[in-house]
Formats: sequence, C-alpha cells, structure tokens
Amino acid sequence: VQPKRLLYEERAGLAKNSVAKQCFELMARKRTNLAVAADVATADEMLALAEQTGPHICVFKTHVDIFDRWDDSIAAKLQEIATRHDFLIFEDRKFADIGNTVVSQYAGGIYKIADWSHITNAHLVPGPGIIDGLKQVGLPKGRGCLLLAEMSSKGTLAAGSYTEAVAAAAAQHEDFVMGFISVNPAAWKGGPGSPGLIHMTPGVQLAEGGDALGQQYNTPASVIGARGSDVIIVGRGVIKAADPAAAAAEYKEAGWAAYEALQHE
Ligand code: 5BU
Repeated sequence: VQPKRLLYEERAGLAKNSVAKQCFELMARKRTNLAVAADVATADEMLALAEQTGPHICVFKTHVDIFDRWDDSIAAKLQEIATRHDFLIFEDRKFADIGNTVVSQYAGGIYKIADWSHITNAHLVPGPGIIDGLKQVGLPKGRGCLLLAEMSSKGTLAAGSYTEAVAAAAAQHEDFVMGFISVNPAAWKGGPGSPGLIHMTPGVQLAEGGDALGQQYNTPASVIGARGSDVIIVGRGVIKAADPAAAAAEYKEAGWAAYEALQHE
C-alpha cells in the first residue's frame, strides 16, 4: 500500500522543468494520462494517427528515424496538430553518447529534434555529461528530457543500482530533466523521486503478456496503480487496432480510471 499520491495539478506546481509543468497541467485539464507510441511505417501514417488519437492523448511519442523520408514540413504539420489537439510531442530518440556529440545530434542533422519535439529522452550510460550536453541545446528552447531509469524489455540492464543512480542524476538537473521512463517506480529503493518529476511507462496493453522480441506488457491499472507511474505509453495496443481512435479512447478511460482510483484508496 502506498501513501496517497498528489494530483497531477498539484504536481504541476512542484515541477521545475517547464515541459513537466505543462504536461501535468494538460493531463489534468484534458483528463488523460495516455501517450500513444506512433511506431508506424511512414510520416503520412504518423500524421494521420496524430490527428485520429490527438483528442485522447497527453503525449504523442515518435520514432522519426523509422521513416524513409523527412523534411521540416512534416515537423511543422505535427506541431500544428499538437497545438490544435493540445498534446506534447516526444521523440523517443534515446540519446546515449558523450555530451559534445549529443549537442550536435539533438540540435542538428536531418531531424533537428530540438526544434519540434517538446520532450526527448536519454540513457545515463555515458554519465551526467549527456544531460549537460542536451540541456545546453534544449533548455533555451524550453524543452524537457526524460531519463531512462528502467526499460520494459526482458533482461534489461537498467535496474537496481543503475536505476538509483538515474534517480539521483535527475534530482541534480530538475530544470531540464522532467522525469523518467520507468516500469515500477513504486519499488525503487530510494523512492520514485521528487513529485515534480513525471514517470512515463511503455510496455502497456489491456492484457498482460509480451511479444516475440522481449517486450513485456502490464495493464494500465497496474502501471498507474501499484507500479506508481503517471503516464501509460501504448503502441501496438492502439496502432494495430481496427479503429485506433476508439482504442485510444479505451486506453484513456482505463488510464484515467486507474488514476482516479488512487484518490479513493
Ligand atoms: P508497443 O507496441 O506498445 O510495445 O510499443 C512500445 C513503444 O515504447 C515503442 O515505441 C518502444 O520503442 C518504446 N519503448 C519500449 O517499449 N520500452 C522501453 O523501455 C522504452 C521505449 Br525506453
């Protein structure tokens, strides 16, 4: 049994990163803790999915390096959809290099991620210099970064003392680090971190299970409830559904019901 958790709107007031604050505020306003993972084959499908699921989500997570085509107009279209439907964009880039290199990778290249993605994420394998590098680019643009504290996949090495070190690094950089990718923050030895930090959890479907390549699924009720996370990230549960908008609505309801249940514990 956990202590009663603060409301998203209360946590908005405790967030030190501007995107964390915006995210908590929009979750409360829109009554959704659902992020959709847009692992689709083309940029056109990605934009169509953003349009369909936009009304139901707080965050739209992309992997733009899946596409065989990219230009700034695609980013502009995605930003327009995000503004209109009131959601944040999260390019799941998983930076993992030294500070000096990630500066160029985040700001430049074909994708110029920092110019259009409110949120990105990073591994702490290189040490805290990666946060300093990303911060140098992202903070002036008002961006936020999630640190990968845990992963959803079988056999992940991001566990135990590694996860604790990630939590400690986040506490040192709360101006830019907005929270974590986590799987079971309720079980973290040192606690889930400051309530101003947000937890987002992939590996979510309505039924527990997995895929053939190591993905492991927990339910929205378990992720938001016993596991102590804030945002459910759902890919195939939504994008492979016959009607992705209806599936997104269903996951939104499940995620929100799990959050509301916390207030009645
Ligand atoms: P799925 O179709 O719901 O399994 O998609 C999960 C998404 O979350 C996919 O985009 C992954 O890249 C992403 N993901 C994950 O599954 N597990 C992790 O630990 C992290 C990201 Br970090």
